[in-house]
Amino acid sequence: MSLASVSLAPMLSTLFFLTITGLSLTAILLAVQPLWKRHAHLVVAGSVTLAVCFLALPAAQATDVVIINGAGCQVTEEDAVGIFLHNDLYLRIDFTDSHWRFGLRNQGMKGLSLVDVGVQAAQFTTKQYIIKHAGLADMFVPYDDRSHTYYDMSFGNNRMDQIDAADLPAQNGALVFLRTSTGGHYVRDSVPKVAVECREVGVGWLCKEPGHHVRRRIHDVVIWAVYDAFNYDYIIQYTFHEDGGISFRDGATGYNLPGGTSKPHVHNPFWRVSTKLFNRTDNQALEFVHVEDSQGYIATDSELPIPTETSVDWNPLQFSSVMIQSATQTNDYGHLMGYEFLPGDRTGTGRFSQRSQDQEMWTQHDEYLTNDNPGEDGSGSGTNNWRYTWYSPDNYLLNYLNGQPLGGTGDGIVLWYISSVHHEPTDADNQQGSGNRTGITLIHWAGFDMEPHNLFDYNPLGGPPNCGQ
Ligand SMILES: [Cu+2]
Repeated sequence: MSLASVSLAPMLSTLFFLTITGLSLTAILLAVQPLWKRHAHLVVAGSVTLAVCFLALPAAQATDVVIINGAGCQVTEEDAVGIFLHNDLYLRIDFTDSHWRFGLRNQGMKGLSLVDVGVQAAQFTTKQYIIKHAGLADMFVPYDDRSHTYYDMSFGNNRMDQIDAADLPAQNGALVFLRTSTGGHYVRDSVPKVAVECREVGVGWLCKEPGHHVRRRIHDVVIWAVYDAFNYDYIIQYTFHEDGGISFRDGATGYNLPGGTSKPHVHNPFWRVSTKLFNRTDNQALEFVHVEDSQGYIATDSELPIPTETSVDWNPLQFSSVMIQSATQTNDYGHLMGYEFLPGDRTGTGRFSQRSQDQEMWTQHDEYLTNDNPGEDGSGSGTNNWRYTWYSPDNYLLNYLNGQPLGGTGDGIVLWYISSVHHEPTDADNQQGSGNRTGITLIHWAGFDMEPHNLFDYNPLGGPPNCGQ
C-alpha cells in the first residue's frame, strides 16, 4: 500500500473514530511496535507511510501477510495488518501441491483449538471444508499408586504460555498472536501464543527402476502452542501434511511432580474432533477391520457401518480404524469421500477406574462417536459448559451417547479419541549431578492422525505412472 493509494476521506473518518474512542496517536504507535518487529519488511516502507496505512485500516480492506515464505511451503496470516482487525485468526498454507485454510482459537480451559479447516489438493480447485472444531477436551493424569489423580485441564481459563522467538527454528518459523473480539472488531493478544513452522520432513514417495529414479520430498506445517499445567508444560500440536492429512499430538514435558518425581503415571490427552465434511450434515461413520481366517493365511477387509452413537475400541490385530465419510459425495470413481482416523505415536492403551464414584468410566474405551448436537461442543449451559466449567467427561460425554443415529441430528459427526502415554520416570529425568529426577523431562507424545480416504482421485503429490517410464 503506498501513500498515494490512501485517500483523505477514510483517513479523516479514521481520525474521527480514534478521537471518539479516546485513543491517542502515541498509544497507537506504541501498540503497533510489536508488529514492526514481526514484519521487518514493512519497517523499510517508512514510518510515515506506515502510520498513515495503519490509521486508514479500519476503513480499508482486510490485508493478508505472508509470515513464512519457504521453498515449497508458504504460510499466510489473513487480515493481519492494523490494530483493529475485521476477523478472528485464520491462516493459509500453500504447499506446492496442496492448500489449507484454518482458524486458531483459545477458548476456555482447553488450550489451542482448530476451527473451520479446509483442504484443497488433487482434483479440487477450491478448499473443501472438513473440520468445524478440533482440540483437547482434557488431559487426565492418574498416578499408578493413586497418590495423585489430575485432570490437567481443570485449572482455569486461558492457561496458554507465551511462545518466544527462541522457540522457533532459525528459518521458516513465525510467531502468531491469537485474537479477542472486542467492540465489533478483533485485537491481538499482548504476547504471541502460537508457533508456526514449516519443516522439511523427508521423502513422500519414490520409485527406482533401472534408468528411472524419481522421488518427491515433502514439507509439513506444524502449529504448536504450550498449555501450562504447573510443573508440566504440554505442547499442543497440529501438523498439516502436504498429502492432505493432519496429525494431532499432545507432548508432556516440564518437570516431574514435586514430592513425587519418581512416581509412574499415565498422560491421557482426550481429544474431540467435530467433523463436517463438505460443510454438509449427510455424513456417516464406518469401522475398517482386517480379519485373518482361522489359519492366519487369508484375510478379509471390511468396512462395517457404525449406525448409531457408540464407543469404539482400537484393535491392533485388525488394523482397525474409524472412518467418517460423506453419505452422498463421491469422487470421480464413484467412491464416497472421507477421512480415516488412526492411532499416532501409540505405545499403549489407558484403562482406569471402573468404580462409579471415581467418574472414570469414560476411560473404558478408546474412541467415541456422537452427533454434534447444540451445546455439546462445551459452550452450552450446565454440564454442556465443560469447555469453561470443569466437569469429568463422565458428566458430559456419557450423556451424549444416547443411541441416536449418527448423522441423524446435529451439525456433523464428532470423534472423541483417548490417547495415552505411560511415563515411567528414569534417570533421564535427572538433572546432572542429582539422582532425584528433578530435571526436565523429555517430551512424551500421544495423539492420532486423520488421513484422507478416497477423498482424492489420485496421488495428491503428483506421482507419475510406475516410475515414469
Ligand atoms: Cu509425566
